[in-house]
Amino acid sequence: MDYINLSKEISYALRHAPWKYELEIDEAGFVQISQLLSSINEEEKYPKEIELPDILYVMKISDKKRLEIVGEKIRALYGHSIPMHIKKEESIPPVILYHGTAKRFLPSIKEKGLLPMNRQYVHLSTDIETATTVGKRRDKEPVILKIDVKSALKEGIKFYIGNEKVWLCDRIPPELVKLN
Ligand code: HQG
Repeated sequence: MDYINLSKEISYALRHAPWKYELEIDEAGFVQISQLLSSINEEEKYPKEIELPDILYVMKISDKKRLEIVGEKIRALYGHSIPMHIKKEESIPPVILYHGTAKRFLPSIKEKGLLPMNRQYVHLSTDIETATTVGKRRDKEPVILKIDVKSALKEGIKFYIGNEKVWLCDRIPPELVKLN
């Protein structure tokens, strides 16, 4: 059983394509687990029927906390790109947040700041290690950018919780983005 593929498919469905899976998604990003399961099982692409314990196993072995289950529902905690805006809980993050990215994006980031690009929010990390992992997806030697959260809060920028290591915001203007 390919649990990595199942994990990717669940994230894809919840973050990017709930309509392809005929999922009703609420404003916090939750869908009924039963809906998700029946839709995934319709494809018959896995060697067995996918059940709740398979999803729980995917969550358990995952390197990142991407999913959350509350009662009968499941959601992706971050990463959404769907047109419907997913509301996240606003909160006060640690005083410094990091963003790992590719060197080639720096000129544009210096000019325009950090933008959500294809997602709904800019994703920030609480520690350099996490930011490095994020940046390595796009560059073997990523750059780590640092955001002074106090200054950002003074500018009226709001931060939202993704998970313990991932924070979200709408954008960070260039003057608040520093090289680490
Ligand atoms: C860059 C993964 C040019 C930004 C990760 C990033 C994360 C700009 C890319 C989560 C820019 C967007 C999100 C600007 C930002 N000009 N480039 N003005 N502003 N960028 O994937 O933060 O494994 O949408 O630096 O671990 O890389 O999927 O965002 O390089 O937590 O669970 O545009 O996705 O998690 O890329 O990653 P992304 P991200 P999962």
